[in-house]
Amino acid sequence: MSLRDFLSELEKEGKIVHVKNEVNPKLEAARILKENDGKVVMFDKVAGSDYKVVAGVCGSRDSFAKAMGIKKEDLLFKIAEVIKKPTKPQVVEKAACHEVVEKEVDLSKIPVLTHASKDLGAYVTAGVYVSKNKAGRLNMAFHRSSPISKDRFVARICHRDTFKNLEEAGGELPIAICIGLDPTVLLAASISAGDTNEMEIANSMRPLKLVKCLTNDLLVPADAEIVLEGVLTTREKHTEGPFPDISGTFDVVRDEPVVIIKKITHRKNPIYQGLLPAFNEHRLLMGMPKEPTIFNAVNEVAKCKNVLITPGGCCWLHAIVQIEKKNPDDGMKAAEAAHKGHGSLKHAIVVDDDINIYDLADVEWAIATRMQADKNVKIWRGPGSSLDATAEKIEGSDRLMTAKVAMDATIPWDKKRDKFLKAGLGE
Ligand SMILES: Cc1cc2nc3c(=O)[nH]c(=O)nc-3n(C[C@H](O)[C@H](O)[C@H](O)COP(=O)(O)O)c2cc1C
Ligand SMILES: [Mn+2]
Repeated sequence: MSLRDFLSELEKEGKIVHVKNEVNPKLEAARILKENDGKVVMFDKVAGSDYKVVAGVCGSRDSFAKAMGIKKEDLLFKIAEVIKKPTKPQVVEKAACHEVVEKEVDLSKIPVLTHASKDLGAYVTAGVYVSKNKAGRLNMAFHRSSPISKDRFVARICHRDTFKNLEEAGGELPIAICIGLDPTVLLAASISAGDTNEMEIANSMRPLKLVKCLTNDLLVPADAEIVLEGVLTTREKHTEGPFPDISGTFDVVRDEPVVIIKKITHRKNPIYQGLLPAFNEHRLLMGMPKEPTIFNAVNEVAKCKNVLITPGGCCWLHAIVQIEKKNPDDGMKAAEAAHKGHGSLKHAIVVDDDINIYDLADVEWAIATRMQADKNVKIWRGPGSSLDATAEKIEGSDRLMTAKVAMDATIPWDKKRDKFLKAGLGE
Protein backbone atom coordinates (compact mmCIF):
# COMPACT_ATOMS: atom_id res chain seq x y z
CA MET A 1 0.00 0.00 0.00
CA SER A 2 1.25 3.49 -0.76
CA LEU A 3 1.46 6.34 1.72
CA ARG A 4 -1.02 8.21 -0.48
CA ASP A 5 -3.60 5.44 -0.37
CA PHE A 6 -3.22 5.27 3.38
CA LEU A 7 -3.64 9.04 3.67
CA SER A 8 -6.79 9.00 1.55
CA GLU A 9 -8.29 6.39 3.88
CA LEU A 10 -7.49 8.62 6.85
CA GLU A 11 -8.89 11.62 4.97
CA LYS A 12 -12.25 9.88 4.54
CA GLU A 13 -12.41 9.44 8.29
CA GLY A 14 -11.48 13.08 8.90
CA LYS A 15 -8.28 12.02 10.64
CA ILE A 16 -5.85 14.43 8.97
CA VAL A 17 -5.10 17.88 10.39
CA HIS A 18 -4.59 20.16 7.36
CA VAL A 19 -2.47 23.27 7.65
CA LYS A 20 -3.55 25.34 4.67
CA ASN A 21 -1.46 28.48 5.28
CA GLU A 22 2.11 28.54 4.02
CA VAL A 23 4.45 27.12 6.66
CA ASN A 24 8.19 27.62 7.12
CA PRO A 25 10.05 24.27 7.08
CA LYS A 26 12.50 25.83 9.50
CA LEU A 27 11.14 25.38 13.07
CA GLU A 28 7.55 26.49 12.34
CA ALA A 29 6.47 23.09 10.98
CA ALA A 30 8.15 21.33 13.94
CA ARG A 31 6.31 23.63 16.36
CA ILE A 32 2.97 22.71 14.78
CA LEU A 33 3.86 19.01 14.87
CA LYS A 34 4.71 19.26 18.56
CA GLU A 35 1.33 20.87 19.27
CA ASN A 36 -0.39 18.07 17.32
CA ASP A 37 1.67 15.13 18.61
CA GLY A 38 -0.14 11.86 17.93
CA LYS A 39 -2.03 13.25 14.93
CA VAL A 40 -1.35 13.10 11.21
CA VAL A 41 -0.57 16.62 9.97
CA MET A 42 -0.52 17.67 6.30
CA PHE A 43 1.17 20.93 5.37
CA ASP A 44 -0.50 21.84 2.09
CA LYS A 45 1.97 24.65 1.30
CA VAL A 46 5.56 24.80 2.44
CA ALA A 47 7.72 27.87 1.81
CA GLY A 48 10.33 27.42 -0.92
CA SER A 49 9.11 24.04 -2.20
CA ASP A 50 6.56 22.47 -4.52
CA TYR A 51 6.28 19.42 -2.28
CA LYS A 52 3.54 18.95 0.29
CA VAL A 53 4.71 17.71 3.67
CA VAL A 54 3.04 15.11 5.88
CA ALA A 55 4.16 14.00 9.32
CA GLY A 56 2.83 12.06 12.29
CA VAL A 57 1.70 9.17 10.09
CA CYS A 58 2.98 6.70 12.70
CA GLY A 59 2.10 8.94 15.65
CA SER A 60 -0.44 6.58 17.23
CA ARG A 61 -0.97 2.86 17.65
CA ASP A 62 -4.28 3.35 15.83
CA SER A 63 -2.36 4.24 12.65
CA PHE A 64 -0.39 0.99 12.70
CA ALA A 65 -3.50 -1.03 13.56
CA LYS A 66 -5.40 0.61 10.70
CA ALA A 67 -2.57 -0.04 8.22
CA MET A 68 -2.60 -3.72 9.17
CA GLY A 69 -6.36 -4.02 9.49
CA ILE A 70 -6.24 -5.19 13.11
CA LYS A 71 -7.12 -3.93 16.63
CA LYS A 72 -4.38 -2.00 18.42
CA GLU A 73 -4.40 -4.53 21.28
CA ASP A 74 -3.31 -7.17 18.73
CA LEU A 75 -0.31 -5.24 17.36
CA LEU A 76 2.20 -7.09 19.51
CA PHE A 77 0.89 -10.47 18.33
CA LYS A 78 0.84 -9.37 14.70
CA ILE A 79 4.44 -8.09 14.88
CA ALA A 80 5.56 -11.35 16.50
CA GLU A 81 3.81 -13.31 13.73
CA VAL A 82 5.22 -11.36 10.76
CA ILE A 83 8.78 -11.54 12.11
CA LYS A 84 8.40 -15.34 12.09
CA LYS A 85 6.77 -15.47 8.65
CA PRO A 86 8.50 -13.11 6.20
CA THR A 87 7.19 -13.37 2.62
CA LYS A 88 8.70 -12.23 -0.68
CA PRO A 89 7.44 -8.92 -2.10
CA GLN A 90 6.48 -8.72 -5.78
CA VAL A 91 9.08 -7.07 -8.04
CA VAL A 92 7.58 -4.77 -10.70
CA GLU A 93 9.04 -3.11 -13.81
CA LYS A 94 7.19 0.19 -13.70
CA ALA A 95 6.76 2.17 -10.51
CA ALA A 96 5.15 5.32 -9.19
CA CYS A 97 8.40 6.38 -7.51
CA HIS A 98 9.92 6.75 -11.00
CA GLU A 99 7.16 8.98 -12.41
CA VAL A 100 9.53 11.97 -12.29
CA VAL A 101 13.28 11.58 -12.77
CA GLU A 102 15.04 14.82 -11.86
CA LYS A 103 17.61 15.97 -14.43
CA GLU A 104 19.86 17.45 -11.78
CA VAL A 105 20.44 16.54 -8.18
CA ASP A 106 19.36 19.44 -6.00
CA LEU A 107 18.39 18.50 -2.47
CA SER A 108 17.37 22.10 -1.69
CA LYS A 109 14.16 21.53 -3.68
CA ILE A 110 13.01 19.04 -1.03
CA PRO A 111 11.41 20.69 2.03
CA VAL A 112 13.56 18.98 4.64
CA LEU A 113 12.45 20.22 8.08
CA THR A 114 14.63 21.88 10.70
CA HIS A 115 13.36 20.76 14.12
CA ALA A 116 15.36 22.75 16.69
CA SER A 117 17.54 25.85 16.39
CA LYS A 118 20.46 24.07 18.08
CA ASP A 119 20.40 21.24 15.50
CA LEU A 120 23.18 20.96 12.91
CA GLY A 121 20.58 21.99 10.33
CA ALA A 122 17.66 20.48 8.49
CA TYR A 123 17.28 16.70 8.90
CA VAL A 124 15.56 13.96 6.92
CA THR A 125 14.07 11.95 9.81
CA ALA A 126 11.76 9.44 8.09
CA GLY A 127 14.24 8.33 5.42
CA VAL A 128 14.63 4.57 5.12
CA TYR A 129 18.02 3.42 3.85
CA VAL A 130 18.08 0.39 1.60
CA SER A 131 21.41 -1.37 1.15
CA LYS A 132 22.72 -4.84 0.37
CA ASN A 133 25.27 -7.06 2.06
CA LYS A 134 27.93 -9.09 0.20
CA ALA A 135 25.59 -12.11 0.07
CA GLY A 136 22.96 -9.97 -1.66
CA ARG A 137 20.55 -9.61 1.29
CA LEU A 138 18.68 -6.32 1.24
CA ASN A 139 18.34 -4.30 4.44
CA MET A 140 16.13 -1.44 5.56
CA ALA A 141 17.01 0.93 8.40
CA PHE A 142 16.40 4.51 9.49
CA HIS A 143 19.32 6.92 9.46
CA ARG A 144 18.77 10.59 10.17
CA SER A 145 20.44 12.60 7.42
CA SER A 146 21.28 16.27 7.25
CA PRO A 147 21.80 17.91 3.83
CA ILE A 148 25.23 19.57 3.79
CA SER A 149 25.22 20.61 0.11
CA LYS A 150 23.07 20.26 -3.03
CA ASP A 151 24.05 16.60 -3.41
CA ARG A 152 25.35 15.45 -0.03
CA PHE A 153 24.06 14.42 3.38
CA VAL A 154 25.84 13.51 6.58
CA ALA A 155 24.10 10.49 8.13
CA ARG A 156 24.11 8.93 11.58
CA ILE A 157 25.05 5.29 11.07
CA CYS A 158 24.98 3.22 14.30
CA HIS A 159 26.94 -0.03 14.36
CA ARG A 160 24.14 -2.15 12.94
CA ASP A 161 23.35 -3.64 9.51
CA THR A 162 23.93 -0.59 7.29
CA PHE A 163 27.25 -0.05 9.06
CA LYS A 164 28.21 -3.72 8.59
CA ASN A 165 27.30 -3.53 4.90
CA LEU A 166 29.40 -0.37 4.57
CA GLU A 167 32.42 -2.04 6.18
CA GLU A 168 31.99 -5.19 4.05
CA ALA A 169 31.87 -3.01 0.95
CA GLY A 170 35.18 -1.37 1.88
CA GLY A 171 33.71 1.99 2.89
CA GLU A 172 31.75 2.77 -0.28
CA LEU A 173 28.19 1.39 -0.27
CA PRO A 174 25.42 1.93 -2.84
CA ILE A 175 22.27 2.98 -0.98
CA ALA A 176 18.80 4.34 -1.69
CA ILE A 177 17.02 6.63 0.76
CA CYS A 178 13.26 6.11 0.48
CA ILE A 179 10.93 8.80 1.78
CA GLY A 180 7.13 8.73 1.92
CA LEU A 181 6.18 5.24 3.06
CA ASP A 182 3.16 3.73 4.77
CA PRO A 183 3.27 2.62 8.45
CA THR A 184 3.89 -1.06 7.65
CA VAL A 185 7.09 -0.36 5.70
CA LEU A 186 8.26 2.14 8.32
CA LEU A 187 7.63 -0.33 11.13
CA ALA A 188 9.46 -3.10 9.27
CA ALA A 189 12.42 -0.74 8.74
CA SER A 190 12.63 -0.10 12.47
CA ILE A 191 12.87 -3.82 13.22
CA SER A 192 16.32 -5.38 13.54
CA ALA A 193 15.55 -8.58 11.73
CA GLY A 194 18.95 -10.29 11.87
CA ASP A 195 19.35 -12.39 8.73
CA THR A 196 15.91 -11.48 7.40
CA ASN A 197 15.34 -8.76 4.83
CA GLU A 198 12.99 -6.29 6.53
CA MET A 199 11.08 -5.83 3.24
CA GLU A 200 9.83 -9.39 3.57
CA ILE A 201 8.51 -8.56 7.03
CA ALA A 202 6.75 -5.49 5.60
CA ASN A 203 5.23 -7.68 2.88
CA SER A 204 3.77 -9.98 5.52
CA MET A 205 2.07 -7.01 7.17
CA ARG A 206 0.65 -5.72 3.90
CA PRO A 207 1.63 -6.58 0.28
CA LEU A 208 4.63 -4.53 -0.86
CA LYS A 209 5.81 -3.95 -4.41
CA LEU A 210 9.49 -3.36 -5.17
CA VAL A 211 11.27 -1.87 -8.15
CA LYS A 212 14.92 -1.70 -9.19
CA CYS A 213 16.75 1.61 -8.76
CA LEU A 214 17.91 3.50 -11.86
CA THR A 215 21.62 3.81 -10.97
CA ASN A 216 22.25 0.64 -8.95
CA ASP A 217 20.68 -2.81 -8.52
CA LEU A 218 18.96 -2.19 -5.19
CA LEU A 219 15.22 -2.82 -4.88
CA VAL A 220 13.08 -0.11 -3.29
CA PRO A 221 9.37 0.24 -2.39
CA ALA A 222 7.76 1.03 -5.76
CA ASP A 223 5.18 3.38 -4.26
CA ALA A 224 7.63 5.50 -2.25
CA GLU A 225 7.03 9.22 -2.71
CA ILE A 226 10.74 10.03 -3.15
CA VAL A 227 13.82 7.88 -3.79
CA LEU A 228 17.32 9.31 -3.44
CA GLU A 229 19.90 7.00 -5.00
CA GLY A 230 23.53 7.35 -4.05
CA VAL A 231 26.59 6.11 -2.25
CA LEU A 232 27.35 6.08 1.46
CA THR A 233 31.04 6.66 1.95
CA THR A 234 33.55 6.75 4.78
CA ARG A 235 36.05 8.48 2.45
CA GLU A 236 34.28 11.72 3.34
CA LYS A 237 33.25 12.45 6.90
CA HIS A 238 31.36 15.41 8.35
CA THR A 239 30.29 16.57 11.81
CA GLU A 240 26.92 15.00 12.64
CA GLY A 241 24.70 16.73 15.22
CA PRO A 242 23.63 18.27 17.45
CA PHE A 243 20.35 16.41 17.06
CA PRO A 244 17.87 15.10 19.65
CA ASP A 245 17.74 11.45 20.58
CA ILE A 246 14.55 9.53 21.29
CA SER A 247 14.96 10.62 24.94
CA GLY A 248 14.36 14.26 23.99
CA THR A 249 17.88 15.25 25.03
CA PHE A 250 20.70 15.98 22.57
CA ASP A 251 22.80 13.11 21.24
CA VAL A 252 26.57 13.63 21.22
CA VAL A 253 28.21 15.19 18.16
CA ARG A 254 30.37 12.81 16.09
CA ASP A 255 32.14 12.60 12.73
CA GLU A 256 29.96 10.45 10.49
CA PRO A 257 29.95 9.15 6.89
CA VAL A 258 28.70 11.25 4.02
CA VAL A 259 26.09 10.23 1.43
CA ILE A 260 26.59 11.40 -2.16
CA ILE A 261 23.28 11.50 -4.03
CA LYS A 262 23.47 10.57 -7.72
CA LYS A 263 19.80 10.54 -8.71
CA ILE A 264 16.50 11.89 -7.38
CA THR A 265 13.21 10.33 -8.49
CA HIS A 266 9.74 10.97 -7.14
CA ARG A 267 6.04 10.64 -7.76
CA LYS A 268 4.07 13.38 -9.49
CA ASN A 269 2.97 16.01 -6.92
CA PRO A 270 5.31 14.48 -4.35
CA ILE A 271 4.63 14.40 -0.63
CA TYR A 272 7.68 14.72 1.60
CA GLN A 273 7.30 12.73 4.83
CA GLY A 274 8.60 14.23 8.06
CA LEU A 275 8.83 12.81 11.58
CA LEU A 276 9.29 14.88 14.73
CA PRO A 277 12.21 13.40 16.67
CA ALA A 278 11.67 12.34 20.29
CA PHE A 279 7.88 12.50 20.02
CA ASN A 280 5.22 9.81 19.60
CA GLU A 281 6.10 8.73 16.09
CA HIS A 282 9.81 8.26 16.71
CA ARG A 283 9.14 6.53 20.03
CA LEU A 284 6.46 4.13 18.79
CA LEU A 285 8.54 3.06 15.80
CA MET A 286 11.53 2.36 18.04
CA GLY A 287 9.68 0.81 20.95
CA MET A 288 6.85 -1.26 19.50
CA PRO A 289 9.14 -3.94 17.98
CA LYS A 290 10.51 -4.58 21.49
CA GLU A 291 7.08 -5.53 22.87
CA PRO A 292 7.07 -8.98 21.22
CA THR A 293 10.63 -9.71 22.38
CA ILE A 294 9.64 -8.88 25.97
CA PHE A 295 6.42 -10.88 25.55
CA ASN A 296 8.36 -13.97 24.43
CA ALA A 297 10.90 -13.67 27.25
CA VAL A 298 8.16 -13.32 29.90
CA ASN A 299 6.25 -16.26 28.44
CA GLU A 300 9.24 -18.46 29.25
CA VAL A 301 8.56 -17.98 32.98
CA ALA A 302 4.87 -17.01 33.34
CA LYS A 303 1.66 -16.61 31.34
CA CYS A 304 2.13 -13.22 29.63
CA LYS A 305 -1.03 -11.53 28.36
CA ASN A 306 0.31 -8.24 26.96
CA VAL A 307 3.23 -5.78 27.04
CA LEU A 308 3.38 -2.02 26.67
CA ILE A 309 6.49 0.08 26.18
CA THR A 310 5.38 3.42 27.60
CA PRO A 311 5.78 6.90 26.06
CA GLY A 312 6.86 8.43 29.39
CA GLY A 313 9.78 5.98 29.40
CA CYS A 314 10.71 7.23 25.89
CA CYS A 315 9.21 3.98 24.53
CA TRP A 316 12.57 2.43 25.30
CA LEU A 317 13.38 2.40 29.00
CA HIS A 318 10.10 1.35 30.69
CA ALA A 319 7.78 -1.59 30.08
CA ILE A 320 4.51 -2.68 31.63
CA VAL A 321 3.90 -6.40 31.54
CA GLN A 322 0.47 -7.92 32.06
CA ILE A 323 0.32 -11.52 33.29
CA GLU A 324 -2.19 -14.11 34.36
CA LYS A 325 -0.70 -14.94 37.72
CA LYS A 326 -0.70 -18.67 38.48
CA ASN A 327 2.11 -19.02 41.03
CA PRO A 328 3.30 -16.95 44.02
CA ASP A 329 6.48 -15.71 42.34
CA ASP A 330 5.19 -15.24 38.77
CA GLY A 331 5.17 -11.42 39.15
CA MET A 332 8.85 -11.03 40.06
CA LYS A 333 9.96 -13.72 37.61
CA ALA A 334 8.08 -11.91 34.84
CA ALA A 335 9.64 -8.55 35.78
CA GLU A 336 13.13 -10.03 35.66
CA ALA A 337 12.42 -11.80 32.37
CA ALA A 338 11.20 -8.54 30.81
CA HIS A 339 14.75 -7.19 31.23
CA LYS A 340 16.07 -10.23 29.31
CA GLY A 341 13.59 -9.50 26.51
CA HIS A 342 14.84 -5.95 26.03
CA GLY A 343 18.36 -5.25 27.28
CA SER A 344 17.90 -1.46 27.39
CA LEU A 345 15.05 -1.54 29.92
CA LYS A 346 15.51 0.29 33.21
CA HIS A 347 12.13 -0.24 34.87
CA ALA A 348 9.78 -3.19 34.35
CA ILE A 349 6.40 -3.17 36.06
CA VAL A 350 4.27 -6.31 36.19
CA VAL A 351 0.50 -6.13 36.71
CA ASP A 352 -2.42 -8.56 36.76
CA ASP A 353 -4.81 -8.99 33.84
CA ASP A 354 -7.54 -6.86 35.45
CA ILE A 355 -5.30 -3.79 34.96
CA ASN A 356 -5.63 -1.77 31.76
CA ILE A 357 -2.01 -1.33 30.65
CA TYR A 358 -2.98 1.43 28.21
CA ASP A 359 -4.26 3.50 31.18
CA LEU A 360 -1.17 4.56 33.12
CA ALA A 361 -3.31 5.75 36.06
CA ASP A 362 -4.63 2.19 36.38
CA VAL A 363 -1.04 0.87 36.40
CA GLU A 364 -0.08 3.38 39.07
CA TRP A 365 -3.16 2.26 41.04
CA ALA A 366 -1.81 -1.30 41.00
CA ILE A 367 1.55 -0.07 42.30
CA ALA A 368 -0.19 1.92 45.02
CA THR A 369 -2.60 -0.81 46.17
CA ARG A 370 -0.84 -4.11 45.45
CA MET A 371 2.88 -3.52 45.96
CA GLN A 372 5.24 -3.23 48.94
CA ALA A 373 8.54 -1.84 47.66
CA ASP A 374 10.70 -3.63 50.26
CA LYS A 375 9.27 -7.01 49.21
CA ASN A 376 8.19 -6.63 45.61
CA VAL A 377 11.00 -4.58 44.04
CA LYS A 378 14.45 -5.80 43.00
CA ILE A 379 17.25 -3.44 41.97
CA TRP A 380 20.57 -4.41 40.40
CA ARG A 381 23.14 -2.95 38.01
CA GLY A 382 23.35 -4.09 34.41
CA PRO A 383 24.27 -2.98 30.88
CA GLY A 384 22.77 0.42 30.04
CA SER A 385 21.55 2.14 26.92
CA SER A 386 23.23 5.07 25.19
CA LEU A 387 19.75 6.63 25.21
CA ASP A 388 19.80 6.73 29.04
CA ALA A 389 21.47 10.00 30.04
CA THR A 390 22.21 8.67 33.56
CA ALA A 391 23.95 5.47 32.40
CA GLU A 392 27.59 5.43 33.48
CA LYS A 393 30.57 4.51 31.32
CA ILE A 394 32.71 1.58 32.43
CA GLU A 395 36.30 2.80 32.57
CA GLY A 396 38.41 1.75 29.62
CA SER A 397 35.41 0.48 27.65
CA ASP A 398 32.55 1.79 25.51
CA ARG A 399 30.03 -0.11 27.63
CA LEU A 400 27.51 1.61 29.89
CA MET A 401 26.01 0.47 33.20
CA THR A 402 22.69 1.48 34.68
CA ALA A 403 20.33 0.53 37.52
CA LYS A 404 17.72 -2.10 36.61
CA VAL A 405 14.44 -2.23 38.50
CA ALA A 406 11.92 -5.08 38.54
CA MET A 407 8.57 -4.21 40.15
CA ASP A 408 5.91 -6.78 40.93
CA ALA A 409 2.60 -4.92 41.30
CA THR A 410 0.45 -8.06 41.11
CA ILE A 411 -1.94 -9.13 43.87
CA PRO A 412 0.04 -10.79 46.71
CA TRP A 413 -0.47 -14.55 46.59
CA ASP A 414 -0.55 -15.08 50.36
CA LYS A 415 -3.32 -12.53 51.07
CA LYS A 416 -7.07 -12.67 50.53
CA ARG A 417 -7.59 -11.82 46.85
CA ASP A 418 -10.93 -10.04 47.36
CA LYS A 419 -9.21 -7.27 49.30
CA PHE A 420 -7.32 -6.17 46.16
CA LEU A 421 -10.05 -6.32 43.55
CA LYS A 422 -11.73 -3.24 42.06
CA ALA A 423 -14.92 -2.34 43.86
CA GLY A 424 -16.90 -2.29 40.60
CA LEU A 425 -18.69 1.01 41.27
CA GLY A 426 -21.87 1.41 39.29
CA GLU A 427 -21.72 -2.23 38.21
C1 LIG B 1 12.50 7.13 13.66
C2 LIG B 1 13.79 6.37 13.82
C3 LIG B 1 14.98 7.02 13.66
C4 LIG B 1 16.18 6.35 13.77
N1 LIG B 1 17.35 7.00 13.53
C5 LIG B 1 18.50 6.30 13.46
C6 LIG B 1 19.71 6.93 13.07
O1 LIG B 1 19.74 8.13 12.82
N2 LIG B 1 20.82 6.18 12.97
C7 LIG B 1 20.82 4.84 13.23
O2 LIG B 1 21.84 4.21 13.04
N3 LIG B 1 19.70 4.22 13.64
C8 LIG B 1 18.55 4.92 13.75
N4 LIG B 1 17.38 4.29 14.12
C9 LIG B 1 17.45 2.90 14.53
C10 LIG B 1 17.51 1.96 13.35
O3 LIG B 1 16.85 2.38 12.23
C11 LIG B 1 16.90 0.67 13.77
O4 LIG B 1 17.61 0.19 14.85
C12 LIG B 1 16.89 -0.35 12.65
O5 LIG B 1 16.11 -1.42 13.04
C13 LIG B 1 18.25 -0.85 12.35
O6 LIG B 1 18.10 -1.85 11.41
P1 LIG B 1 19.22 -2.92 11.17
O7 LIG B 1 19.31 -3.77 12.40
O8 LIG B 1 18.72 -3.63 9.98
O9 LIG B 1 20.47 -2.17 10.94
C14 LIG B 1 16.17 4.97 14.08
C15 LIG B 1 14.97 4.32 14.25
C16 LIG B 1 13.79 5.00 14.13
C17 LIG B 1 12.51 4.27 14.32
MN1 LIG C 1 18.55 -5.53 9.30
